[in-house]
Amino acid sequence: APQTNANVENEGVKNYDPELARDVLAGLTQTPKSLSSKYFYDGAGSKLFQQIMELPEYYPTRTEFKILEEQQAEIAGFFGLTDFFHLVELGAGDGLKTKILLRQLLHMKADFEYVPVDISGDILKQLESSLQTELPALRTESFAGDYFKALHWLQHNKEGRKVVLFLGSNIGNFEDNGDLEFLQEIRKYLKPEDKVLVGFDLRKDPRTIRQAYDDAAGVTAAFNLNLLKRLNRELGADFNLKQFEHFTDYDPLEGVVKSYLVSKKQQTVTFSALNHRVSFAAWEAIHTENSHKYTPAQIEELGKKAGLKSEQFFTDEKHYFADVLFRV
Ligand code: AVI
Repeated sequence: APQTNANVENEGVKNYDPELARDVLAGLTQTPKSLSSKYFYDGAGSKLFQQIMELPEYYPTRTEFKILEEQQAEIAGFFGLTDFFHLVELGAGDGLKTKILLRQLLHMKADFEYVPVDISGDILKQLESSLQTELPALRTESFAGDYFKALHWLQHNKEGRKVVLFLGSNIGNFEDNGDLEFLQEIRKYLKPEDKVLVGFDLRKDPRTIRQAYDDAAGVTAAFNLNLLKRLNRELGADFNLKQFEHFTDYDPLEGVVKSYLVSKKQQTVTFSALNHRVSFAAWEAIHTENSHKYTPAQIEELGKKAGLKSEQFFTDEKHYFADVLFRV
């Protein structure tokens, strides 16, 4: 597969990822303009997301961590520990929360292999080396790639009994019906004895949600803008980061946080590696991310439509977040 080029100079971009190029051009030539949030997670973006997870305003990670910590034995009990299973994690990231479950499973002498999947090869390397030192007894095999490539690989390489983890409200980052379509894809990979644990961010005071995506320290803004930095580096673009700003808002009717990069003036950006120019009107927005928030009824409904039965909701006392265990 073609490698991305880490060269900083625009002129130096000789090899670029054709899939990134195609998606970016498609997104920036349509109206309204959009870029996929899956491209946030280059090396720098993954580091910024780790910083977001530590922010006082960003409640999801902390809340889910507490749910897993306090209910780990009960959750692990639902996995069915008598026979071997693959513990597949989609969007594993730094695995900080998952390590709670991994330790618990090892403690319970479960016979399993951990299969972390992430779009960022950098973060997977970090995860693997931390697992080697912290949990040397753990069997692991990781896969770097987006969810759809991963499911394809899993179907052919990890066929035994499995428990799929999809934590952190990653399910909220799809467009429109993407959450349902993705659960349907997961469903195709499952057999009757398998389970899925999905983390959903729940609806709550809209101000609490809005603040989580617009923190005072500006880390989320840097995370969003890093996408343009990535395009400068990898596609030879010349985005001036001072001329775009992070904007985000939560619509409590739709239950979606939408994030944008807004062009502060009329300007043209050149992609030297692609021989392409993109014009922006003053205050034109690029949509960069959706973060859906769910009601318990929506979660049930979503599961039902995907052919999954919810077995158990694990939630916190404020009902900010839910890890939902589904079976086929
Ligand atoms: C990865 N994902 C679940 C995060 C979210 O909350 O939607 C990404 C994020 N974007 C801005 N802050 C965090």
